[in-house]
Amino acid sequence: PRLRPLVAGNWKMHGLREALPEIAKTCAAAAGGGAGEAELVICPPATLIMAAAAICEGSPVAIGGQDCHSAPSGPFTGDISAEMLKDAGASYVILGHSERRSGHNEGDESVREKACAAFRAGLTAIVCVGETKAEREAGEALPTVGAQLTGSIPNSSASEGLVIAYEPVWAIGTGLTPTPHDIAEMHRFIRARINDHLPGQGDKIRILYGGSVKPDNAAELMAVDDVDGFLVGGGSLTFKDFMAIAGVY
Ligand code: G2H
Repeated sequence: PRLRPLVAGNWKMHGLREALPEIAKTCAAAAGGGAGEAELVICPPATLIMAAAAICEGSPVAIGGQDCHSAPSGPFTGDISAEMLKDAGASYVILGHSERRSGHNEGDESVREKACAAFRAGLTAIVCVGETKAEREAGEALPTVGAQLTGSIPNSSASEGLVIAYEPVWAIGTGLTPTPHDIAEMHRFIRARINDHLPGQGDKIRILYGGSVKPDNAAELMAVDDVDGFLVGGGSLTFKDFMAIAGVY
């Protein structure tokens, strides 16, 4: 059976308080059935999480963080724990996004520790993986993503606490997307890898596609085998685009 699709918006470092009405409009549209069967999550910057969660309370839209520290608390200036995200009203957290892996030197081991922290706090972890352009051109996309995946997910992930996002680095914010054939091949591969790593879980864990998902390509991408939803960056910043994307479900 098909898994319930998940469409998650990653606002990255965008959004002042004046952007909060976009979230309120998303909640209203989702409550009116605008996202079809899809579950919606918005991951605003940390400064907006409490306000966003208050707006979304009682609506079908959930809130997520974009990163967390692996410890529950401690002398880690500038960091935010999974428990703090939960306390602020989040129920999801994005981990291992390529912008964290490259800009903040996060390796698979660190991502795995953060995923364990997310489970400890009761958050669903959206763990990101994806190859670079050079790795794809060298024919290394599948083994690269396979190694990232098994290195980045805990050994005992319950399916309800884990979501995978396949985001080819070269497709992020570039307007480029892989072919439906390449996305289907990668998602099928990821599912098989999860089944090897966490027996029986691969068919229950949602695998999102991310990288330049827009209103005009969402319908084609959602129809690809083994795509259980999207992680959307630029296309999630306005209520109009985000709902147009989620509305394909
Ligand atoms: C990939 C994606 C969201 P965009 O990073 O995580 O961003 O949709 O802007 O390519």
